[in-house]
Amino acid sequence: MSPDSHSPSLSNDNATQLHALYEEMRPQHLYPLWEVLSALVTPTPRAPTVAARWDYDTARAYLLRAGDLISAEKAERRVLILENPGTPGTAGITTSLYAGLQLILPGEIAPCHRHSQCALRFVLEGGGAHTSVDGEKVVMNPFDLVLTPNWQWHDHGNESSKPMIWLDGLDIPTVRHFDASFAEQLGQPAHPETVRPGDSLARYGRNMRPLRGATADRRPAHQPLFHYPYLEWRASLAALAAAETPDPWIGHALEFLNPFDGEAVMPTISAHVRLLPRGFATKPRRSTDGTVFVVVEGQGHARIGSKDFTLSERDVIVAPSWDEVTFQADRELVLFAYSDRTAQEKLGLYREARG
Ligand code: GTQ
Repeated sequence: MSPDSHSPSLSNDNATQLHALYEEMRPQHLYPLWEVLSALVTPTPRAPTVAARWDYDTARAYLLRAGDLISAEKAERRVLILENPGTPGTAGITTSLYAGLQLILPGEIAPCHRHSQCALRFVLEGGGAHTSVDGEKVVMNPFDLVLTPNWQWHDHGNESSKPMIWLDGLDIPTVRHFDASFAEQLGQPAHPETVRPGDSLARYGRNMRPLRGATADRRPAHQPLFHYPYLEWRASLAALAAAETPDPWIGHALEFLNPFDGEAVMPTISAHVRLLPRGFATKPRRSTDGTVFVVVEGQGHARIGSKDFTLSERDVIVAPSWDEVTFQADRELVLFAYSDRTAQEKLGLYREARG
């Protein structure tokens, strides 16, 4: 720990003796709190991460080059990490969450594994490839949200004729924070298919569930649904936008839910979509959940803290905790977003401020 500038003022004599004390204690791994208290317990959040933007076309070109050089099978997951420039070496895009761009080429399989980390996939390009979750394939299309909740077997395959690219959002830094990571390989490329594609969406995706006692539940009870198709969420967002005026700080917004408890999609990750009508500008807002945004449709600008970003389709931007955020829609702007909000709410930490 390095001393901060708010340490108590001391007479020269005391200061000399105190510093001698610090030197003596240091080998015992003992440090004076009073030198660092105000840096540890800050009046407002001080995220080490910074606001940043990743241009999709630039990242895509590098990812396709990687695709020429290493197979999905060899890489296990062929992904470019979107690492926050403020926290090099962490693989985090926020302090608690990770983002990566994953490529699966036609005919490839990213082999089956499972891990403690929760993952979401937000599809950016291609169509017809699949993620298999505990043996159930979900066919992925642009802007679909697909979950792989923790400890569920998953592999990815591409039986289509086009490259498939999606954004991975995982809670890797959160799991690392708790030192709670486990992972294992199935030992075969793909999990045996246990049920027809779309089975969970049919059972749990329409505000229904199998009648208890009549049908055995195949999915874990607390995590029944893992596919939120673009066609469905986009239609809901359009209906919402047609029905009411947008929230001045957020625009029109719908959160993805876990139908089991009506809470966030996974224990550590919340996800939502927003629509900002053409010409609409949000008022400044800050929140403690550093947030990753993906531009789904439209064009506009974001101001995050003191930085301005131009937004084009499929770009990714990140807003650190407590940075003031405003969006301006030059054309109707649709955004996908994920953050650790649900984890912070469970811990009693979440706050937001509307300016
Ligand atoms: O697809 O399972 O971007 O395990 C990082 C770790 C993707 C995955 C990532 C993973 C995966």
